[in-house]
Amino acid sequence: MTHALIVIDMQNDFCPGGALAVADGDAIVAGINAEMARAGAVILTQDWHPAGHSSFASQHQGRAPLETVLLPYGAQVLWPDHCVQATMGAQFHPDLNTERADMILRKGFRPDIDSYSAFFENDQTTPTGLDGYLRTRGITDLDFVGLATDFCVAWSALDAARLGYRVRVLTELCRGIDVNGSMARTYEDLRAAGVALV
Ligand code: VGL
Ligand code: ZN
Repeated sequence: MTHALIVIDMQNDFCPGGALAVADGDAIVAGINAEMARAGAVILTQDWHPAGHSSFASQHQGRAPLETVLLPYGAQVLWPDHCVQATMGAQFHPDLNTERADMILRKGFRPDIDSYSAFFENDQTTPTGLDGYLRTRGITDLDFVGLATDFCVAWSALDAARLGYRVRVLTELCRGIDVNGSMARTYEDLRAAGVALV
């Protein structure tokens, strides 16, 4: 088995009613379940922040969500408090078939650094360990689905392409946030990196 489906951050806080809701984020759950049923290996990621995480606007005086600040590792978009460890918002969408997952990868757990990508934290050097996991299983081909297209899905797919995997993003099984034209830029960046948009 050389193929894996990677399901990014299908959590309550990214679905309607959640702290960082992506429009129609829940509309892709049934399709993702169907895709998981067909897939070889299945990996779920789970955004998993300690309370008071440095990516939360609430931790930056006078700053609002969606503003950008400069942190020691570079530019960081600020978010509402979301996916706080062990809260309902951090749980997977209740209809997601999590039983199908071979592995659940948590990310964003270090207080001082965010982690959009499933491979590297936002300093783009601290590894999550996923690359080693996939390589040791002999997996070479990756399909990405989930939330949000223009942040965690895109950063994960771009890192995967850079690491040498054959990468596809199943766009109909993703939904985006779209901050300042980020969706259009994301599609350009993915295409330029050789990622197939399916
Ligand atoms: C995400 C912003 C902050 C995502 C996670 O899953 O795309 N976006 N944390
Ligand atoms: Zn987050």
